[in-house]
Amino acid sequence: MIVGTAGHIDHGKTALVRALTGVDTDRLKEEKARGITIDLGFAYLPAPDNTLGFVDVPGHEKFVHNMLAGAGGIDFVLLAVAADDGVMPQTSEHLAIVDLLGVNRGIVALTKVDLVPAERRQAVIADIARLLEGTGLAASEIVPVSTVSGEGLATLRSRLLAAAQSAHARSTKGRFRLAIDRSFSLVGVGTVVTGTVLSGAVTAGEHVTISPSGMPARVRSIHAQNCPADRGQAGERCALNLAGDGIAKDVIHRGDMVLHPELHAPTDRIDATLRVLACEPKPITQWMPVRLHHAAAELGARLVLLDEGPIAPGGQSRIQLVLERPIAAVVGDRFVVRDTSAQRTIGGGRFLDPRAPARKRRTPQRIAQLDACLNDDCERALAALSECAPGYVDLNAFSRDRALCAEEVACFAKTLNLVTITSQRSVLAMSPQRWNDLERGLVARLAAFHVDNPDLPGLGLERLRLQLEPRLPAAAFASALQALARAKQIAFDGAWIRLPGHEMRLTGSEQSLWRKVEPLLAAKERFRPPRVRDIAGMIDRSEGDVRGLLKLLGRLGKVDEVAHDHFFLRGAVTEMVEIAADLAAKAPDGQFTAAQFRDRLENGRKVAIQILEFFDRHGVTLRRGDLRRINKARLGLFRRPADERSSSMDNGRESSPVGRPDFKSGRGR
Ligand SMILES: Nc1nc2c(ncn2[C@@H]2O[C@H](COP(=O)(O)OP(=O)(O)OP(=O)(O)O)[C@@H](O)[C@H]2O)c(=O)[nH]1
Ligand SMILES: [Mg+2]
Repeated sequence: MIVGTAGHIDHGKTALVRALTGVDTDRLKEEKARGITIDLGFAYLPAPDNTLGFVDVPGHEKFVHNMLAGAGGIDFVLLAVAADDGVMPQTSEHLAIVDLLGVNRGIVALTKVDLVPAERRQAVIADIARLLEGTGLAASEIVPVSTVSGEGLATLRSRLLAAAQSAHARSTKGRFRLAIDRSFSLVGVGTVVTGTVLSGAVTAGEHVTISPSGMPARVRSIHAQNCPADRGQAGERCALNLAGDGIAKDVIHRGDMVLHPELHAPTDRIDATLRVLACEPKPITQWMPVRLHHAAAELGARLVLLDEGPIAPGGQSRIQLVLERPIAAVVGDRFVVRDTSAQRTIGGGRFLDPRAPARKRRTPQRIAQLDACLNDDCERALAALSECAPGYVDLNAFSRDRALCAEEVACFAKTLNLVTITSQRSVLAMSPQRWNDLERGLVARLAAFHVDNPDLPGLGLERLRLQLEPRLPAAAFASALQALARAKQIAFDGAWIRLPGHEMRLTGSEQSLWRKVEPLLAAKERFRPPRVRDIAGMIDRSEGDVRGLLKLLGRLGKVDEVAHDHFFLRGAVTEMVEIAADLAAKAPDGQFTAAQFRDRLENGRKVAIQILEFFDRHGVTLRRGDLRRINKARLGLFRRPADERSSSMDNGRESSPVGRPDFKSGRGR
């Protein structure tokens, strides 16, 4: 458990930490000289099964930013209020800050009780109780103490140890994040960073990323809660010895994060909730500049109001934070905003979405997404988001932006019965309802297209994609189509997508024309059929009619245009491929000449060469000089008419890219 001190200057915070741990955390020369705390101090109190870490903060109004850097990762607050002074400005401000940060466990130390009579104690205790009202710390115990007389110290220590025992260990399930509050270099060790582990765990030897800079590093060794350890985890203060190209104390700063590499995705635009403190003098207006404090980071930002009108003091609303530089942030992180001259705390809240849009940030669709993100529970947030625009959730982004492991999010998707579409780029999840709508829409679209275009094989992927809702990214759409082809809902015809039952049909007049043309291409003349112009003359039709018909039959896979205006029946082409294959098989080196081919076809030289060049173009034969070989991989190319071909994408794939509850082979990822 990490305990953070809080309270007005000189109210005895550092003295308390020293009395509890034996460590004087005021180490700086200037701190000693002035008798005040300036920067964060750290100390530890070993306890049976949960070492207590203390973060001692300064109370001076000039150093509230340092207090904020320390308060970012605490579980429990130790609020010091001096019995002689009573409640003072930074008593209230620190309390407001820890409340905004969501810290709702704590204890109040009424310090320096040796200096005041009993009635004064009671009066200050009553003031404190009033101050706590309405905060997450209301009803916290108030313990009178004195580091001079020793009164109350044993009680305070036992209360803290009890709190540590009952503390819910922070979940270590998520991905590793550590908020850096110090970076220094130790002789013989190298670069060391310290901070609180916000989520997950890290082990020695692991690779991590410094964010937002993106520098990769390796964790050489770890100290957790002040002791050498193999592993550091959520809720512990850790010192990491980092190694890597360019890693040095000067390139890593307070406010940076050490992350599991998959989490590195800095953002400078975040949608959030904002609660404005009641003591704020004026309402919050559009584009107001503020200082943003998040974990140990501090930077400039502007506030964009997402709901109606200015936000009144004491009010709460949705906002967008536009940052002066990117930071590492995840959904649910708490933040505080202060005024630009760093004199007062304005308010704070919770990040809802670190991928906030710069435009269309107030549309009903966007507001619905933000409402979904209000769910603290990630599984419920996922369920709600899957019902929002754009109609699917990118699970990789979802887990990254919540510091969750992909496996955990895959489990949520499974529990929620979501349909997942896996492509090389992403894993998308959709509600079963949306998936059914998409599937139905797709089939209906193809059916309508076939009715309007009976002579076309089908629709192209991109055209189909752009006509459907939700509009999936291209790679995901291709994966979804593969799954639908496997389920025999659709079929691929080369580059075209069609319904499995669709056959291009000839109209009545086309059929009667074909009945006249087909015999001319068949039988004995099949290896040297008449050309378009000859056919037109033979049956007294225009060349255009004959050419149009044969082109259409080409799309149907019934004929092949071997040379310009020279169409062969598909069966004849199949036979000619077999003849070429036979010639090659009988030749000792697998090669044959055009003359050998011509002799087998009993054909003219010119036509034989045109046929072989047609095979060359389609890769059925491979030509070198006067000789040709057969390309076995292409032998099947002219074997069957197109409408008997099954989806080529079905072959050789083991698992479905789309996982859904009723797909037997469906897998979450
Ligand atoms: N009489 C008396 N003096 C105390 C007690 N606790 C602290 N002091 C004195 O109060 C002064 C301030 O104590 P610190 O512990 O430095 O106060 P702090 O809250 O850490 O101050 P900042 O960190 O600067 O905000 C010191 O001179 C202490 O010796 C106490 O219980 N009784
Ligand atoms: Mg101090």
